[in-house]
Amino acid sequence: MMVINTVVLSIICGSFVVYSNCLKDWNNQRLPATSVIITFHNEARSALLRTIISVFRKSREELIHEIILVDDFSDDPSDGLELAVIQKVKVLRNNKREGLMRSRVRGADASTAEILTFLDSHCECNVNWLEPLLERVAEDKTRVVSPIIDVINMDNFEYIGAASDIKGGFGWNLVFKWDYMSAEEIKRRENNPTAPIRTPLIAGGLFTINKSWFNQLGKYDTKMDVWGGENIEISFRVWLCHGSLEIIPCSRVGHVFRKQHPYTFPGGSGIVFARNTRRAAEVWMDEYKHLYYNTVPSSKYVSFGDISERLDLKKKLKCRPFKWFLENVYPELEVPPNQALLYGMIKQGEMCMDTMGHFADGSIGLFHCHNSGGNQEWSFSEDGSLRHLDLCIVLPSNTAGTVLELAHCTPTHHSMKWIQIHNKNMFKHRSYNLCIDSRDVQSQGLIALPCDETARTQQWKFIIN
Ligand code: UD2
Ligand code: MN
Repeated sequence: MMVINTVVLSIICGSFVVYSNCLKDWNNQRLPATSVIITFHNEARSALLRTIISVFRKSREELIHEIILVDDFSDDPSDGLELAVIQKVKVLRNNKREGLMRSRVRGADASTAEILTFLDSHCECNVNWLEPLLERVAEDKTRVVSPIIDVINMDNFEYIGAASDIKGGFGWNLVFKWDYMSAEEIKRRENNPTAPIRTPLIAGGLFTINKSWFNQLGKYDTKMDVWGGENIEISFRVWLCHGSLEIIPCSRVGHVFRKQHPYTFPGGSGIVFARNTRRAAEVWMDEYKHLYYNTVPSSKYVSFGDISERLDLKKKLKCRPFKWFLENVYPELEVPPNQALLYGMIKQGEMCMDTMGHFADGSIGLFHCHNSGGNQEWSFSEDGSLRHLDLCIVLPSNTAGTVLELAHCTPTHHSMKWIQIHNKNMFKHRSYNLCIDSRDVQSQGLIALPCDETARTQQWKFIIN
């Protein structure tokens, strides 16, 4: 069926659609060769072999510089070793389980081509999958590009074409998900359905990147373990540090999506995932990390280790603030209204506001700042609530001298609304001229007194963490 130029030429191969202007004569195009990096841990041998064979069969010979297989300490070393006899295949074996991030970095470090192409160990590359990826990266090395990921049915290995009007996204739980394009974007693409799709996130497993750009960008966070979180991290990093992410509709690679991990998770999958995700959030998300913690409170109790090297990298590369990403790359992601973005301690000299372990109806005290959160962790949100976990500071009556109390937050209630005045150094009730004052803290706790900017006992510094 012939349709003009860029419009879809509906050659149905299996069940997916090939676009007419994907069928250009790639043979005349000079493109750089790539190293293909595949890491695996206890992969089914047939799936691994199928991946490798499809790379060779579906790619022009000169474009494949080598395939580097990183065996991440699979139980049977021969899984990888037997494949080393294939021309251009190199096998590296870790002598302990490293996880996919360190394994990919090991493979990338050992590679010798200008371009890196990462694949999972259970893929099937499709016709002309590689050229459109190489073309985009050869034109501009700051582009990081991914194919459309088709689905290989995990029960019968049937190849099923995936939709081409989706992109990678996430919710505030920081779990990768596919997002449908807006109707407006679908409409805009009607005349040019093969144009690259700018995507906030890549799924993570299948992508092409210039090697020197990968190195310059800081490879992966090698303090992440096993699986998870690295796709969000590299996506944030690429966008914020002056690159871009694209899905290339002319390139298709099948992938076996599995219902569960066919391997163990040293440390427990929930903990490892939360730890990796926290590392990404702490480095890249600025104050928006609190939206993740509000959504997945349990993650706050998982330690995330030292991130100083990654913060240094962010500084060195002069990366943008996360707000830029939300405004320019992923405006579809809603920032929930009235959620606290300011978290930290509230200081007066060396002392900090402290719940003193009190709960609802308790008073608020002062204690030496200990910098470890806990009872000294406060948040202040747009709706005026000044809170510790789900307890808010409430003004029980509007008479001067009233002892302030903690109460379960009912955010609309006016007794719990505060504003910062006087260079943000004083907390004033929104409706009355009463400010939080510490002069009687020893005998009764914090109280509300007429605002007086000369009173030292009304001066507070919100130190954001
Ligand atoms: C998706 C990505 C995957 C990775 C992951 C988040 C796709 C298609 N897949 O999950 O690449 O970004 O999200 O982390 O985008 N592996 C090791 N060592 C390990 C664990 C896994 O080498 O300790 C290998 C594994 O054999 C596979 C690859 O890493 O080749 C990705 O693992 P997966 O296939 O279980 O991840 P997937 O597809 O569920
Ligand atoms: Mn996979």
